[in-house]
Amino acid sequence: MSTNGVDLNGHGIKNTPYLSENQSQAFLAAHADEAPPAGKKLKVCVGGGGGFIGSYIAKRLMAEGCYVVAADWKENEFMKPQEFCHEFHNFDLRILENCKKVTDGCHHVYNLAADMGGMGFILSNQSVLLYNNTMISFNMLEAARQNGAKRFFYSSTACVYNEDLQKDPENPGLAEHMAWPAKPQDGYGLEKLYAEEMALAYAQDFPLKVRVARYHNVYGPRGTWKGGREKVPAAFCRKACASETEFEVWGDGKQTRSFMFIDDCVHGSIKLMYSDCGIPLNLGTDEMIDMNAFAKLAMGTRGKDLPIKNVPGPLGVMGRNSDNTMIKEKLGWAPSISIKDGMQVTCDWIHDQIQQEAATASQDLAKYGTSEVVVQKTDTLDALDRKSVV
Ligand code: GKE
Repeated sequence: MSTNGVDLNGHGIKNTPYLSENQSQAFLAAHADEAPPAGKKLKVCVGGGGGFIGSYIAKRLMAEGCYVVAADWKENEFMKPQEFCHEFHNFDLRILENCKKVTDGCHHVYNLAADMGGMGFILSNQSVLLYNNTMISFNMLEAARQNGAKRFFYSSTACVYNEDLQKDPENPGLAEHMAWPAKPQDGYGLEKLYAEEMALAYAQDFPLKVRVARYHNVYGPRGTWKGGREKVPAAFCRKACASETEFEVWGDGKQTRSFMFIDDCVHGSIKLMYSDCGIPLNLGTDEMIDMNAFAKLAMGTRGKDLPIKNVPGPLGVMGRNSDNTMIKEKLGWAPSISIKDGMQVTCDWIHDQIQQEAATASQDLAKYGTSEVVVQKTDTLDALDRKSVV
């Protein structure tokens, strides 16, 4: 691993010169008042550090010289803790005491922890995820304040935007002010919007700098790709590998989205954290595509061009795109990895996962040609009094 012009995440995507940029060292050089004492590393906590985006951010911060404490109620499926952090705590972050332990002595706190997934999870699990995410958001923020953290990063979502503005597939782009008046499409987005406001109120009332990113559908290798929580990029990669006669797409396929590759997400998140921008920013590409075209693109990565079969499924909004005017103005930057490049890398990785599975157990490949909807269970709520959730 190197920070000298080498692709730290090993994805090999070309035209990403920023991968050589050590943002942490540049930040410390410019913010002596926020730097730890000489000889000490900047200590950061990544809540949700066992998850997809959290583990990548933790890994990147560690490579840039920070001391990284990661905390999550589950371990990372694809990396050993020592690959992305100095300490890993298998803690339930709905509990304030746990949040206080993992943020103890931390200069910066990133909260990436959330009970989440794609449309096959969010719409059918609203009660449980509202409870879990509210508890995590409140307690991570309060723990950061009690422990005197200087900066707090909150990972919000494009799901905060008013659903009335997302009925037309030809979405011209959602600018930050369009979250208000509030009418998110689901409870997941509403919780995120409220948690944004709470973090911003803390920034006003206490000496805690708050940075908020509204992620637009982040994807890449090591993301969830099966089981029902996966978002459409991973689902389409899996189907592209498994489908042989037709390719299933939920809905009529005219729904549109924009997608952000994980490397862009990591770079943009750290860039925002280290910036002076105290208002929520979109973090997503503005390369909008409809789901039928996206299915074709995914199939193309495996050299396939099957007929599309539109089937019933949870749809979410009809049109969503990121307006990147504000991030360009505030950070002089916006995500840029093309959906074609990002999907090639992601589909190659999912293909490898399927191959590895097949090598160790008998596999029903046909089941990977279809997507599941996750039925709500109360196991995480029932586990609240226990030390950790499995
Ligand atoms: N997951 C999935 N799986 N979606 C499919 C599938 C499939 O097999 N086939 C078609 N779709 C369609 C969905 O019906 C939806 O219209 C679109 O793809 C995108 O689905 P998604 O990736 O699951 O989730 P969304 O973009 O609607 O929402 C996600 O947005 C993010 C922020 O932009 C959320 O689930 C959050 O995870 C996240 O905040």
